[in-house]
This record gives sequence, C-alpha cells and structure tokens, in this order.
Amino acid sequence: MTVHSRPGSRWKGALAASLVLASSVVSGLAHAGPTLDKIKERGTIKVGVGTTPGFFAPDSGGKWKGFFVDYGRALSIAVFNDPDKAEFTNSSPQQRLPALQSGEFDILLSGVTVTITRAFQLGFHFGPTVFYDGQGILVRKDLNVEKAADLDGATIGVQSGTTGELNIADFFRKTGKQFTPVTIEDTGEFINALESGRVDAITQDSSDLVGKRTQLKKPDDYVVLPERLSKEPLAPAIAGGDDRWLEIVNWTVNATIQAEEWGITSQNVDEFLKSEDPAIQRFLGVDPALAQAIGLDPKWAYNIIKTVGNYGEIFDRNLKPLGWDRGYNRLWTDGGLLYSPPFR
Ligand SMILES: N[C@@H](CCC(=O)N[C@@H](CS)C(=O)NCC(=O)O)C(=O)O
Repeated sequence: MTVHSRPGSRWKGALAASLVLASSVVSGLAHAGPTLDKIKERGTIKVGVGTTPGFFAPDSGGKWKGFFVDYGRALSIAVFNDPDKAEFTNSSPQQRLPALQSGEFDILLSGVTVTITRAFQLGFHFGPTVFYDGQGILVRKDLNVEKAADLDGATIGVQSGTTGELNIADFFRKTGKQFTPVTIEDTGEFINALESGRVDAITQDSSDLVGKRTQLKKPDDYVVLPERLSKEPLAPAIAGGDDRWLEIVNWTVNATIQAEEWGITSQNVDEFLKSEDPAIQRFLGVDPALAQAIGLDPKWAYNIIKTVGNYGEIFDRNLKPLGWDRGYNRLWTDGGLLYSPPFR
C-alpha cells in the first residue's frame, strides 16, 4: 500500500469533497430558518427598541432614527433589499426580554447587554457588540458629587429589568456603602423621578443617560459622572435556536465594520466596484460566489453601505451630534475593539 494516492484518485477525492460542500450549501439555502421564514411571510422585521436620542427615537414625522435603528434598516436591506421593512416598537427594558422570548419581536436592538444569564437562562443569542458601553450615573450638579462612592446614603433610581439594577446593588455591596434603590419601569417616570427630586440620582447605561439628559427641562443642571460602574457590551439579541437568522445578524453588523476598515463609504462605494481586490469584489458582489453561498442578494453588503453607510458613518450621523467620541468603539486598526472576521 502506498502512502501517496495517485494524482487521478486525489483529483476524484477533491471532486467528491466539493460536491459534498456544494450540496451542504444548497441545503443551507433550502432551510432558511424559522425566523427568516416568518419575517419573509410577514414582509417586515419586528424590532424592539428603546427611546434614547441618538440611539433610537422617532423624528417629528414619526420616522425612527438612531444608531440602533440604522442596524434595523441594514438588516431590512439584507433581507428585503429595502430599508423600510423594519418595524420599530418601543418596549420597556422589563417587558422586552420576555417579548423576545415569546416571539413578539424578531430582534431587540435596544441596547441589550450581553450576559451569560441571558444566554443560558433566557436562551438568547447575541450578534456582535455594536456599542461598547458602561453604566453611568446622572446626578444634579448642585449635589457636588464627583464619583459613585460619594452617593453614600443616597436614593438612586434604577430601571427594572436592566443590568443597571443589579450592578448598582453590587457596587454598594462591594464598597460597603449604603443606598436606597427606587425601582421604576416606565422611562418617563424614571426621568421624572430625577427632575422632581424623588431620587438623588439615576443610573443606567451611559449611552442612555447622555441621550436622556438632553430631554430634561434644564439639562445644564445635571451631569453624567465620568465613572463607569460596569462593562455593558450592547449587541443585537435574538431568541435562541435559529442559527440562520443569527448569522444574517452577525454578518450585517460585520459588513458595516469591514467596510469602514477598507475605507468604503456610502459616498465612494461605487468607486470600489472597480476594485481589483478579490476580497472587495466578493464583499460588494462583483464576484457573486460568496453571497450565493450564504443565500443573500449578491449586492446585499453593497446595498447596506450605499444606503446606511459603514460603522463610522452610522456612528457619526447619530452619535457625534450628542458629543460622543468613538472611544472603545473605534476599529481595532485604530486601537479600538471593533473587528470583523474575514469576508471569504
Ligand atoms: N444595557 C442594559 C440596559 C438596557 C436599557 O435599558 N437600554 C436603554 C436604552 S440604551 C432603554 O431601553 N431605556 C428605556 C427607554 O429608552 O425607554 C440592559 O441590557 O439591561
């Protein structure tokens, strides 16, 4: 018996392997996944959101705008080639997790923090982190508080069902200080509790507080403390058990990050159609093989970038006006945490 097979048989082996690959690709296409089937049948993607300026808020004409909303539109483009097939519904932090579990939403783009409990106990899957955040504290300036520990003995508003509710209790437990939590579900009431003096401070993701501060009657009387009490990696969340839907979410986010890395923007994407780089040709569908393999329109990534823009454009359009800088949310090539796996 020889160790090396004859060239002819090796070639036959390669042919057999590629046939297996081809048939698995075809079966991948045939089985779209229950969520995607449901979405296609309905004609819309049901997206659960919050109501924080910059991240998700209806404009004066009722059209939803914001950083997370743009990811909903990007998904709508990936599935329907139309940015307006995503239906955004506000739901409280307390209600939206069970609503996702029960199938009321196809996805939450509401600043959900990736946690192990949510993965195992609630059975959620998370897409890539789209915003690296941390828990902050919003407090009246005249309390002269500089850091969380100065709030010893204070009454602090927390929103029910959030990681913030748990983190603030951990913080006071570990620092041996006292606080009185006031747990509030409704967002309006939560903000109101601060303005009316019912609580001394409120705590939430800093993304939430920076936006909500602008909605106060006298924003300049309040400050978001610079300290961050936790890690809050915010990611799209879907109900578990549908890997096809998860991968569409994953690669839609990745497309916006990869485009920024290549310098592809909504403005110059047409120029890139002439690129000689095979990876860019695959990405933009000039070479349709990759898109065909995953079962999307060859132009899905092109359409997302052309319509919604790359990650940097999405960030700048929605968050720069609120004074956000990129921080951890820079590309890995700029010292940040954003990194797309390869498109191949
Ligand atoms: N990241 C935290 C908090 C999520 C959260 O409450 N997000 C904010 C938006 S960033 C929110 O929905 N606030 C209520 C609202 O906007 O109505 C979690 O996953 O528990």
